[in-house]
Amino acid sequence: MEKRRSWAEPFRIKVVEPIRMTTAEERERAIAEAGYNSFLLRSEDVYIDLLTDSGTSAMSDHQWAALMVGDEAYAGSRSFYRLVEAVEEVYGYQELVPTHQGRGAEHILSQILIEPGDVIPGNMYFTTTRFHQEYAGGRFVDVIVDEAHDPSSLYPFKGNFDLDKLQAVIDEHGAARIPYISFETNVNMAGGQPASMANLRATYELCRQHDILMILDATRALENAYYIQQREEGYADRSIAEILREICSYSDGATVSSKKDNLVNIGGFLALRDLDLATRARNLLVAFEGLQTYGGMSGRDMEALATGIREMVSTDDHVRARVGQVEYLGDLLIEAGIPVVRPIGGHGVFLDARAILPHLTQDLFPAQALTAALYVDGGVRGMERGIVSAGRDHETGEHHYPKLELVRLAIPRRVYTQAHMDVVAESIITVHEQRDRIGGLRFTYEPDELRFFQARFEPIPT
Ligand code: PM9
Repeated sequence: MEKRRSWAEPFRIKVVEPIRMTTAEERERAIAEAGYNSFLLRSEDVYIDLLTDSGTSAMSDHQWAALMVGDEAYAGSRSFYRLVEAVEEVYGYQELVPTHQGRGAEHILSQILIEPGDVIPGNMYFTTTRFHQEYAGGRFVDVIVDEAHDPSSLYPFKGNFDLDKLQAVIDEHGAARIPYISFETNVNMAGGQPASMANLRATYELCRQHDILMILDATRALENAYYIQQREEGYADRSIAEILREICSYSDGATVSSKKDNLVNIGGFLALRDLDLATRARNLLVAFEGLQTYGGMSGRDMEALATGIREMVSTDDHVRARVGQVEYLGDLLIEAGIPVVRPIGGHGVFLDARAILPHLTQDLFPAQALTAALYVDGGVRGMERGIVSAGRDHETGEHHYPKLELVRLAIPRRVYTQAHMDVVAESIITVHEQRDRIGGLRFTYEPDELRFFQARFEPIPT
């Protein structure tokens, strides 16, 4: 039998940031003060912060060095042109529209393409993406495969578009009412689940037949590329860099939040192939974000971003270690019998709150309550990804009731160690053993839009 050989992260640690463990009493007080919303906690009250993998990555020594050579010229910054080159080299898009982060790109894209009454098919909603589509007068329609809504389905490409559903939307509304389809790579709300290259290619072909643009949300395309390499026939010997470029080749453009794959703390971009569209985007950019050669970023941000984009594909070991760490935590939980979304996704482990707390109906916000209980147990901060995140239907005023009622534990890149993952798993196992004690919540404050960010709750007295 071949001897087992472990792998480890392809880096060593040069700088550390101390973190503090609090007492259970302190955490009980902190979560009550935060209205039982993990977004409203102070980070100094958090021990292991798995709220998000967005903007929380550790930069490399090369990225820190890049900050010093950032060109802060208002117009025509050298750092912008470095970023243009990096995006073209790694993603293959020629027209770059820099923004302060992903939602800035979504805003500009939605404003230039969507007319009131338009329909935008996508593979499961993302909060900010859908907000901007609706804000521009459009309506999002979910055409992801059914398997994506089933946490226990082991289908390897749960991020795929269901092409029959897409065809039905085209037949019902007509291609002229569909300005673009929004194809998210490694679908966040489904649990970090990838699409296959075959599905990307087929969706792009269908779009071309109907003259509909295909725009990627390429925020986590790197992790999607990794799964294609691991799971799809014909890709095992292709590099992550090659696979990523092929993914992007099946699109007319992309929005990217650089706070994820790209290894920076702030930044993003809209990338396009068509110069006319890019010109329209730039005309709005100067009103909402900043000049066309910086968008919402400083010169040093763009310099660190250009370096991060190249770094993420410089060796396949980077993404292997990143996804490997997420899988390590996921496997510990699966072994302990904790209900989680399977297969384990690329950027985090998603607890199935519906299965863990069957005594709470969805309108008692089980995932929100479980997130709060986890924080109180061990100081681990996760995020609700269920009914609170889904918001309300603007026409009926009713909650959207998503099938997935999840707590997300997103792992920042290059930040935590295997020991941190062990501590997180132990805390989740403890909370799971005491799950009967977790009660429901109700709103004390509910914002109209993107309510999960700022909503406040209180426990329902039993
Ligand atoms: N994602 C996340 O934690 C941060 C904000 S929502 C809590 O997962 C996708 C797929 C994302 C995403 C942000 C954005 C928006 C677009 N698409 O946060 O504006 O996961 O940079 O990007 C978050 P920005």
